[in-house]
Amino acid sequence: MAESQSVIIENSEAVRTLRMNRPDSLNALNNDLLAALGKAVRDCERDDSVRCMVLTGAGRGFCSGQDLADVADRYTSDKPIELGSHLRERYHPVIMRLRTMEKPVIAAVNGVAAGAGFSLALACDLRVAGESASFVQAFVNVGLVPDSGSTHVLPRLIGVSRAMDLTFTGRKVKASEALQYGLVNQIVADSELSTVVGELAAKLANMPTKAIGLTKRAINAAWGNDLDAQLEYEAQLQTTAGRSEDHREGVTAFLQKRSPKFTGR
Ligand code: T3D
Repeated sequence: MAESQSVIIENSEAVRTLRMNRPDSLNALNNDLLAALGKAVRDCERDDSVRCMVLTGAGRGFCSGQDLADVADRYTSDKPIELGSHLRERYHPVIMRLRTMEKPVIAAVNGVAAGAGFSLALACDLRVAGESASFVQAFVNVGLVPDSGSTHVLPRLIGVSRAMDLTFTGRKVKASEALQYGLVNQIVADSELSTVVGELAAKLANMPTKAIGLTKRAINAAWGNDLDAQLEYEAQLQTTAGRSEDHREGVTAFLQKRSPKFTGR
């Protein structure tokens, strides 16, 4: 069977970029794109030679969420609409992998991120936005609840009050407002986005990947832990990090007054 072109995969040394590729619909998520994205994210997670992943979109959009044209049939019959299983089967594995893969994941937000496309950007660890990027919690505009992790990440990232505003109104947030909210880490000129993200990704890919992966675990766990539990978890993770080759290399390089060469092991 021919390989799907819905996601374009580019490798540059230890950085893998996944580009959602349905530009005519601003990269709306139909089943083909969701399947291709699921496989590409899983491959990234499992491939130790990949030490940083970038998610971006082709054309003028990042991702417009569920492809509403693709599911138009649902709305022309009297059959009850059942959305839960669609989410569980096709969206949740992608979101879980982005949140838990033990390597840094950057969203290069090149345009509008709407609905589950906004959730995908939130599931990444860092967000760098082009100046024409925007964010829309579009779910309410079609009578739905924010899904794919938006209700989990958004209030933690920008606060409950702002999260309520964005999810209740479904209004479009421009890149400048997103930066002010801490929703994105950085805004750059559209023409600079791939260069800036490429440089950041290359830098992260040369860092101690294991330590970054464990840090991600710690920060994810902190959302549900009290201080006692988190201190204990940090101690356990530090035991693992302390045994890594990169820890030995980092300290040795410091003492020898040279730059460390991290391998991710
Ligand atoms: O299974 C389930 O349903 C459960 C899962 C739910 C998860 C969700 O994501 S629900 C939310 C789904 N997404 C939306 O509701 C967003 C719909 N799109 C928009 O609100 C707007 O298009 C945008 C705010 C994203 C962008 O606006 P704008 O003015 O920049 O562009 P546009 O002209 O509206 O769109 C450009 C084209 O993309 C247009 O096609 P055309 O007219 O040129 O042939 C438009 O129809 C298409 N498009 C945009 N979003 C979608 C889409 N086509 C299909 N599905 C879309 N989500």
